[in-house]
Amino acid sequence: MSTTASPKHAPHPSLGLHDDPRFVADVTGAEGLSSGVAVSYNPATGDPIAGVRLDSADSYERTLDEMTEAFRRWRAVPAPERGLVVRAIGEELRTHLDALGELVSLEVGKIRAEGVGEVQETIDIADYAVGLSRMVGGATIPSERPMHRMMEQWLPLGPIGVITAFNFPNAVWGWNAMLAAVCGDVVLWKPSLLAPLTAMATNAIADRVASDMGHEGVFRLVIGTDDEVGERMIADRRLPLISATGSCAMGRHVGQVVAGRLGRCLLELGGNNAVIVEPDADLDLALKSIVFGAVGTAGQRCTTTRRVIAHESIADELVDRMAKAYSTITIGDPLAEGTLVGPVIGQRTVDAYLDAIAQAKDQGGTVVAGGETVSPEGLGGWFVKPAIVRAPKGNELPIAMDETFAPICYVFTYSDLNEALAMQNSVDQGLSSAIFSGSVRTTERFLNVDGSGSDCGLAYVNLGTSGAEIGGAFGGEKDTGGGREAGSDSWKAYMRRQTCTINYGNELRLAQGIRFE
Ligand code: UN1
Repeated sequence: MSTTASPKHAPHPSLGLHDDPRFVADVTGAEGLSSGVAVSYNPATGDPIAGVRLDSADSYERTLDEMTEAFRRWRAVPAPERGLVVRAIGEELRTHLDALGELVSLEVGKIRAEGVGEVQETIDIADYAVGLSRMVGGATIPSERPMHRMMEQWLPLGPIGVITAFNFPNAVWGWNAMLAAVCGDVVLWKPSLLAPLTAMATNAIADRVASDMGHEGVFRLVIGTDDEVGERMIADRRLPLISATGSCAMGRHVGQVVAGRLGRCLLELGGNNAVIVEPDADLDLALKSIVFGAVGTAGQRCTTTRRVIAHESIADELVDRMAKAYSTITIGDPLAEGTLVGPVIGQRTVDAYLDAIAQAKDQGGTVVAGGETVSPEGLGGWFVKPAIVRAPKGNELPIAMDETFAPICYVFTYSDLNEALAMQNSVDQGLSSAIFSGSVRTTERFLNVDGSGSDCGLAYVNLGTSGAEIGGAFGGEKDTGGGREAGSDSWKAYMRRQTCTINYGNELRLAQGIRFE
């Protein structure tokens, strides 16, 4: 592994962050959240980038009142016209693609290609939502009664709450906000306090475009602590849907509070994603996919490849080749050309990584690559070397059941596909899964229509676990929370369904043939 240095250090002026009244350029004295300012740090250097003034309970209440009004206006705008606003937001994001992508990299440490790729994902979902704005319709259903018509219509749901994690500080909002907007909802976004600047810049673009087109208040941002803002949001009956991304522990709490008020939740939580590699796999393809899936975004995607389940006949060769590939990876400044792995988000992640490595060793695992921190020259930030850990014989490695949000890939071996599938499905989470094989019999077992294959929301054949396109529904089962975002019919989560029955005859006919005379 080699390292690079010299990060660019400030958000691009074209993003207009300095004009935002919440922006705090000089963060001297802003120590801790009790100062009323959240400081955003560059994880590559450990230096502050800037601060953001926090919302209070009062400003939250004011925002919600205004949103209730904004919702009444927005829901009355025809859906295709709402689509035009989303189209203009997509266009504006295109003009800010590089600047915003670089801000993502600066603030959360993913490499430039991934930062820009993330904003592209928001542009993609905006395009998708524009199409949807002319398609969000319902079915007409045959009625059992003559001269009756039954149909479904889909109506705007209300102001919705979107809680996002640090690792996708732009796109996860995009998946939710672009769909919600064409569905006629207004969006309240609570971003992670680790990435408030990206949120501010992103929301400002959407809000400015919508306001210029005469639609103020569709996109709102509330930046605050979980205690002051998060808890209020999830308990707030004015928000009929809470869409939350984060850890399983966080999701369990959000789910319970929202269920307590009979609200709706869309949860996108942890993953513990595995790649199964069969003896007849194309190893070059498998290797490239595993390396991208395991070390991309420094192992901080919910879709990161955390486990490789390799057939015993190819496991040694695969691990050797993975270790060789890992040794050529450049770790360093995420904005520098050639870097493949940037920093992790902070010291807590470094600690979690080191702790997991120590536990893996205690449990008989062998560290084949990485396993320690690294200090790229000129950068004082939080860096770890992506690690490969081989499970001991018998595959007993309890630490691999946890999702440590860092670049650690555990490798297991198997002799029979059923064993591999059982291992793949043995974790609590059910987000993403993959198999590499040249045999359709094998891959169809992995995708078996009877449900005995992968138990995850995402299943890939000859592709890695991360990097979903927006056109499909994104999300997972079990402790991943069951929510679906982005493509397919995910839009339905943002609308309420109304079953309409119309009698256009002159007689009252009761269903089920009931006579009441
Ligand atoms: C996440 O890590 O929360 O499939 C989302 C992927 C990306 C989204 C990841 N399109 O890896």
